[in-house]
This record gives sequence, C-alpha cells and structure tokens, in this order.
Amino acid sequence: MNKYISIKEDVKKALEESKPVVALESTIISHGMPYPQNVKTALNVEKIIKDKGAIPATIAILDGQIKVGLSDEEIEYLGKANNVYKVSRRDLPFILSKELNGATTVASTMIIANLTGIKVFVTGGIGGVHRGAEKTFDISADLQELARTNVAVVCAGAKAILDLGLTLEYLETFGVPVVGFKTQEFPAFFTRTSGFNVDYKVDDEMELAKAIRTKWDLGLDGGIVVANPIPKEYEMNPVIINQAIEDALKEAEIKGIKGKEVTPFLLEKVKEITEGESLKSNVELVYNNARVGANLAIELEKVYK
Ligand code: PSU
Ligand code: MN
Repeated sequence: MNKYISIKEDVKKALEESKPVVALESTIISHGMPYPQNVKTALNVEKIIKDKGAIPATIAILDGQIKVGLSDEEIEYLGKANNVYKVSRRDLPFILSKELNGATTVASTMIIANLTGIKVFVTGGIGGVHRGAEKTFDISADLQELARTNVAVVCAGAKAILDLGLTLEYLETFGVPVVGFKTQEFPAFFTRTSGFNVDYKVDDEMELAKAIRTKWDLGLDGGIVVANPIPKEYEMNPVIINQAIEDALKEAEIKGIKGKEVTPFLLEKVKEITEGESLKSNVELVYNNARVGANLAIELEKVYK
C-alpha cells in the first residue's frame, strides 16, 4: 500500500498509537468552494479538530500519490490550481497511474480513510439521488460507498439540489443508517429541516460511538450518515435558498450539464444567486461538523479500547 499512499507523519503516529483521527475530503476545497475561502475553511477545519484533541487528515492525490494528511502549502495548492481532477471511486486508479492531481469526493475519501484505518470523516454534504434521477439515473457514487465502506460520515445532511426523499430511500435499501445528531429531522444542509425524518436520533457522541462499534462488530459492513444540522444562527431562509436551487437546476438543464459536472455546477450557481450568502452558511456548517467529528473520533477510540 505504501506504493500508493503516503501518510503524513503526525497522522501515522496517531494511527499507530490509536489516537483519534478525522479524515477530510478535498473536492470541497477544489470544486466545492471558491478561492480563497476554500483554503481558509480547510485550514480552520483542521485547527478546530486539533483544538478538540483529534488529528485531522485531509486527503487528496498529488502527482499520482494518495496523501493522507496535507501540509498547509498543499492545501493552498489544491484551493488555487485548476489541474485538479474530481476523483470518485471509478477515477482513483487512473488518476494514480497517470500521475495526476486529484481532489477526493465523499466516496473516494471513504475508501482511502478505510484503507488507512480512519473511522470518522467530516464533510459538508454528501452526494445523493438527483432530482429527476428516474430519467437521468444520476445517483452519486457516494451512496454505494456508504453501502459498503466502514466509515462514519459527519455531514449537515444533503443539499436540496438532490431529491432528499429518494436519497433516503436509497440509503434504506442499502442498509445505511441515517442518524440525526440531536435531531429527529434530516437536515437539508443550508436549513435545519427538510420535512424528512432520520432513522435514529442520538443525543451525544458516546451514544453514537457505541452504535457504530455494534454495527461493525456484527459484520454489518458499510458507513453511517451522521446528520448534524447547521447551527440556527447560520441557517438560511428556506424560501431564498430553495428559489436559488430551483433557478440553478433550470440553468443546468438548459446548459445540458451532465455527469460529474452536475454537482459542482449547481454548487457554484447557488452561491452566485445568493451572492455569497450560501457560502457563509456552508463554511459554518463544516466547522460545526468538525466539532462533532472530532468528539466522535475521540469517543470511538474509547469504545474500541
Ligand atoms: N455536496 C456539497 N458539497 C460538495 C459536494 C457535495 O454540498 O462539495 C461534493 C462532495 O465531494 C461529494 C461530491 O462527494 O460533491 C458528489 O459529487 P457527485 O454528485 O458527482 O457524486
Ligand atoms: Mn452524478
């Protein structure tokens, strides 16, 4: 595995000593937010995790090498460069063998976290079943990854650019628990509510850690969606955000956006339409997820002792 993966010194040490480690993705840096806010956010997320007593490991591909844990300069590079591919499960072998740069999605970050023994992964929102998927078949590879790979993913739910109802049905079919962190309702990224329920509500990280260990002890492979709602003070007005999403979806349709471009296109459009208001919320919900993810990693290490 050393041939493909290089683990940063502090992350390696933490893993050897069974200290809590939190994985972070890089598509959110290279394709999810504009520069320089993307870099600032990525660095702050690492700091929040460190301050809580866990070790952050941002994951990306540089010159065909998987990096688990990045330097500040590498994060800066990923935020600025325009030669960074969006890498999901199917892309991974080719971006490596062609010695290219890649930003990892939820799916590929889960794969790499699992390969290196990291159990907790913090992001903003997961991919899902797109609206109109009954015609387009556009279903994020993130969902299949959640069905098979043993990593807990802390997110703020999923954006309403997706069909949240179908996304939850898909996860149910594949046996992926959707857990509300202190909430009974599945959050919709920019808003705390979506009109859909989660499967189970947990009230703290220890309760969650015990359930996660139980799942994996029983051989029930696959991930867990930990849905952590955006803090109230940063929540967006649902009317404004939903209108922005509708407009973005229309434009994507007119422009014929397809495949892996769909999600980055919609994210960028929503930000443009809300004049940066959505970006502010996006940043804050990631910080909020980092706090929960760090605590969860710490509790999981206790549960596994
Ligand atoms: N949703 C967001 N922000 C993001 C993404 C999704 O709110 O940055 C990124 C994540 O990396 C996710 C990917 O894994 O988009 C999903 O892309 P696709 O829909 O093409 O599978
Ligand atoms: Mn897709």
